[in-house]
Amino acid sequence: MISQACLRGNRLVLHVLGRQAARSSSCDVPFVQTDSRHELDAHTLAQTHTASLFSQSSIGAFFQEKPVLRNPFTQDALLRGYLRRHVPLQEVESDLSRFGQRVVDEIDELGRQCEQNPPHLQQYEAWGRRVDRIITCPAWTRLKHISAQEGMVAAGYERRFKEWSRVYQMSKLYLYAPSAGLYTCPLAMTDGAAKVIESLGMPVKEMFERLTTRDEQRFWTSGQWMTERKGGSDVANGTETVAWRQEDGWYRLRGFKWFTSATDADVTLILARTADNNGNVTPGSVGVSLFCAEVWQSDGNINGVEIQRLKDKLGTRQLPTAELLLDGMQAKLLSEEGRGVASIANMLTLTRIHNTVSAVAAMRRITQLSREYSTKRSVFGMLLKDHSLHVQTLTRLEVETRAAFLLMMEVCRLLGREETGVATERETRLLRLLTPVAKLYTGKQAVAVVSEGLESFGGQGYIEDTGLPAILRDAQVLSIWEGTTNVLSLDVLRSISKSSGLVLEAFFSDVKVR
Ligand code: UCC
Repeated sequence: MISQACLRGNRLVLHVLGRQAARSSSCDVPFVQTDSRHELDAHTLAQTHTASLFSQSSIGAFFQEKPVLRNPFTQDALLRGYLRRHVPLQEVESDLSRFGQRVVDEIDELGRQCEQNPPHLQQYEAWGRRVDRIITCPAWTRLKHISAQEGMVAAGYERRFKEWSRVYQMSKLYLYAPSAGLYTCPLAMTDGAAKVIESLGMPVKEMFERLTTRDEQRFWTSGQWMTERKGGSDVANGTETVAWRQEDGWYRLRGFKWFTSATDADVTLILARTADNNGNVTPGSVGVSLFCAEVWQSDGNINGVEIQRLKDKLGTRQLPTAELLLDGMQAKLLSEEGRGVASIANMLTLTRIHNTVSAVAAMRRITQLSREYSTKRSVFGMLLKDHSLHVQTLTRLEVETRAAFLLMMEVCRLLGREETGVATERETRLLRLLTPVAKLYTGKQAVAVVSEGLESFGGQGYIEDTGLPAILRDAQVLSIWEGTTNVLSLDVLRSISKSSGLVLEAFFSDVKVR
């Protein structure tokens, strides 16, 4: 029997064991000796003995070529066309082209490593002391550094490209998101925290500077601790955490946060109710205030928090999400007292836009891979790309992706204009209306498009180590976090009623103008 085969030059070297096995083969190569080595001409063997070798080697010679990730910027005609039309700057084009290649050469593998090495919680050290450490893999730390270097948050605040700065930043995030192992989640919250601080007039300047720096050693990420056991939607009534004012002006927070994402963040924004001198709190939205805190102390210990456990989630497994007992966490009041919900709304606007970007990016990634695969997978005698039914399916996915892309870019364009003071009143109203619309629509569409995209790979779309199933798992969260579809529908109604219908007027006049 053939125990080992290898190519040496153009000679195939077989290690042969056992006369009987050799005889059972229809091969007429002279297998004369037990345990002997024979050198055959590889070409001759392939010509005359393929069938017989197949019967012995059991796996055959066909291997499907895999879909290859190519530079997501140079491959994306729609993105390039959009930028050429609106931001025709060589600097933008060459930065995104370089970054797209970095995604292929370095970032995609780091994201894969984060998926394969999910974070875990170390609650106690060997001698029984409680330590509460979240252990993440080196790739996660590397992604943090890359995020700083590439200005993933900074670009939105440097405003180098004036009102187009957000379009530039979000274009980069759009290339980054499907490969970045969910590092986009802490980036979304970091961007949201920076936005809140800026909109409150910079009460914590150093924190803002660290959230928006490109220096990887100084860069901080932020969490967003809102959700408690009573709910992540009805935050105003669900918030039970109490903030006790200390003599030095700082607060001590006590309560239970049920769902905190990217809990390894350096700092966090937190909702809590301030207690009066008798320990009483005010119920409802008017009793909730916004705080910020450093999560880790300079000695590496956590700041008055016990990590109860990490969540076991359907997807986003790269990301540490925790239940936290706040047990005297030292924090600073950030908003006016009682303005917590309204103040954190700026963070929600930003994280919802990031959510939209991640959703459209997931659609783009799967359509890109599906299209690529269709050029190398042959069935019923033709490549998939030549089957009209398959092309029809891919076309539907492409159309959905393109429409979502244009909606996303419009929201990013409006955000950039608003932040640089050049937006008209109509544009400001449009931004308010379109932010929840874009988030709810693209969150839902991402699941549908990615699911259909997986199907285009047949059974391979369901196999873990192709990396494809993770895209679907991670897409499923996009319609859930940062407001479910129904909560966002209510937010659309809120924007209509608070503006006495002016957001709708803005929408209709915008549609007419186009
Ligand atoms: O934390 C979570 C997971 C973290 C993962 C982060 C990943 C980021 C994405 C990454 C991409 C890769 S999940 C947590 C999910 N929870 C939410 O998103 C909250 C959902 N709930 C809502 O959105 C609600 O609508 C609330 C909590 C924002 C508000 O509900 P209320 O209490 O009924 O609201 P009110 O009373 O109507 O509004 C209170 C104030 C009002 O302002 P004033 O007091 O001036 O009248 C509202 O106008 O807040 C204002 N407000 C807003 N302002 C409410 N919503 C908005 C808004 N969207 N924009 C501006």
